[in-house]
Amino acid sequence: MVDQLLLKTFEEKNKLEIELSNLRRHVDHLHRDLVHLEKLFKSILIQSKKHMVRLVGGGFMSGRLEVKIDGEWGTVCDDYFGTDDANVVCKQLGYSSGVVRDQAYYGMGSLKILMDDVACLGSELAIQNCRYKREHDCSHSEDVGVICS
Ligand SMILES: [Ca+2]
Ligand SMILES: [Ca+2]
Repeated sequence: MVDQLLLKTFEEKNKLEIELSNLRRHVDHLHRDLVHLEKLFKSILIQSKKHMVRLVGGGFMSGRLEVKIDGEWGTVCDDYFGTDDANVVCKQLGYSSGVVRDQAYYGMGSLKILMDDVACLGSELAIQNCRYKREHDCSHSEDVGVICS
């Protein structure tokens, strides 16, 4: 009687261990899928951010900075615009770093001035994520330009 009970317990234990190992494998698969999805999501995010800035009127990797906010393109004022801000723009475009050109170096834009007093920390994935003012005290003679490298 006791032997039978022991055997049954033993069988139950084996069954549970098999279930547990199946479950572990399942979780491993889920984890791998999650990592994959995370990577995919990140690359989509980076791609979409890339299309929210452009450099106009310069060369291939330089020009007047134009940004998209709420579906609208516009220019950026040069007030307080520094290397950290240029770096964020260039990284957003897939380059490694940037240099600022102020006072409409690449010509005056004609779109709405959408950003003033931009203050990026440098770690933002997009300039739209940086601190800035929507209300500006600028004119297009202050349109900022960026040279990426
Ligand atoms: Ca200025
Ligand atoms: Ca200002």
